[in-house]
Amino acid sequence: MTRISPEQMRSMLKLYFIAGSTNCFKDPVKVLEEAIRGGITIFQYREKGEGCLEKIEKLELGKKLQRLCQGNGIPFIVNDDIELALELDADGVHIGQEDEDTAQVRRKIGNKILGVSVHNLEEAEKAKLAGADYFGVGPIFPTATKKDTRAVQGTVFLEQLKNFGVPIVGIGGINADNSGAVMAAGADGVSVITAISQAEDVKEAAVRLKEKVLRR
Ligand code: 3NM
Repeated sequence: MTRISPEQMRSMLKLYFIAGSTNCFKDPVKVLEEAIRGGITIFQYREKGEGCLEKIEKLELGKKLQRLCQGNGIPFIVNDDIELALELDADGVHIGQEDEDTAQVRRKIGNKILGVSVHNLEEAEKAKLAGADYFGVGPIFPTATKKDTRAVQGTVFLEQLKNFGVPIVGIGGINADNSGAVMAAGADGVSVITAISQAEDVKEAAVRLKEKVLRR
């Protein structure tokens, strides 16, 4: 496997769905199934928060979600847990600034996709040099999903990253109504948890978001 090209990465990032068991009102496998039918382009398994699954249960749910992604040609990314990503042979990992050193993660995962959360130009420069395939930028809008986020930054930093040469996805409080502003500021795609995982009609929520991000 060779490193993903920025062009391929950009098209994958269009509608990035992130979820784990604690984000879903119903079976996460059903939620992912519907989200895929609605047109998501990449999925991240993020098993976090109060009551989240651990060890074997985390692994087993990961296997089910990965199988679903594989059957539908959707890249499967694991949040933070490099060992789990390697054990599952996932397509990639996403790490934050509080996680393992980016260059070290790149060495461990070889050419798998590597996403890194960045909040300023210095972090972006370092992550680029260390081998990030894309940046996660947020929180763009207020979010109740992640408690330990940085300050809400709006779309200003997205604009600053426009000519950086690394694909970018916005995150945090994004929904069908505000996704246009994220794309207009220069993001290649939007990543969402709540807007899809807790929608009454999951498939329809993904369809609506997809229409918005493709309309740019
Ligand atoms: N990371 P929702 S915000 C996982 O700012 C995550 O880095 C963020 O969930 C960051 O779409 C966030 O429900 C939560 O707002 C996104």
